[in-house]
Amino acid sequence: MKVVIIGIGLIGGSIALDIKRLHPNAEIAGIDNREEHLDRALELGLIDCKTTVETLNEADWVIVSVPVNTAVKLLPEVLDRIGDQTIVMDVGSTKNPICEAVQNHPKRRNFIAMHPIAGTEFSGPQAAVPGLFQDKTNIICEVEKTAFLLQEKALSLLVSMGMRIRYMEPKSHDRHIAYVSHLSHISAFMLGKTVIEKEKNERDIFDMAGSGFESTVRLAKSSPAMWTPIFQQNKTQVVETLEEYIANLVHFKELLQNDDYEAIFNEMESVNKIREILN
Ligand code: TYR
Repeated sequence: MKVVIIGIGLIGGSIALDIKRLHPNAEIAGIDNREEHLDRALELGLIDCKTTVETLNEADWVIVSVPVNTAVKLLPEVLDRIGDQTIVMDVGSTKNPICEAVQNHPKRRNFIAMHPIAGTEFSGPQAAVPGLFQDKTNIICEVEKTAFLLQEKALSLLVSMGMRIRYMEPKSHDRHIAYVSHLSHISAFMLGKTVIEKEKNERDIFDMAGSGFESTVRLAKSSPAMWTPIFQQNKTQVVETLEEYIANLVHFKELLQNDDYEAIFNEMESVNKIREILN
């Protein structure tokens, strides 16, 4: 089993660890535009060797786990180079631009567009986590466009990593994910900004962060190189979610200015049902 992982960061590295655990004889080769990531991945045992795109025709599996702006450019070239039975999977956080980038490619049937909803706020090969995908949702888009036999092989690998598969249309994925993921990241970044700008004393922030701040602001540690292209590709949906969020913030501020504590209580109580949704 020959696997090539393009982009050996948190997700690429975690996939590598799972494949190694499940298929000890697999040969995992890495490609990354950052030489130091490849060296680190070798040191950590995530990959067995470095390779180049010229070897993609020999691969059984190609995992593309690069920032989404790079993915749209790279995927057609990857598909140009692979063999007839190679399975190519991407893991990008947006799906519509990626599906569009490959829609007319003659090797479209070798490709699986997916989004494993797993990760942490950290990035790079050192952030790879074994078993990261256990019980995590993986959204697959346009599965009918992948050759049936390759679908079956891919699903069996993904399920063996513990993933729970869901199917969704790319546009619908991008709309839902704007709410449950992209907005959370923006809200963490801007919460962090608000606090950092006011609380100039880092020691104060550190000492008092035990409250809710630390967990609420966690995502503000995320990589700008990963997130800028996500926001760019999902701009329309993200702007819409931001407008709704900003309206809610303004509404809350007005209730407070008007001393309407009953309404504030009710607002919070109605959102408490998140306890049942996420427990
Ligand atoms: N970084 C997120 C977290 O730490 C997880 C995540 C982010 C998962 C983006 C998927 C994704 O597309 O919770």
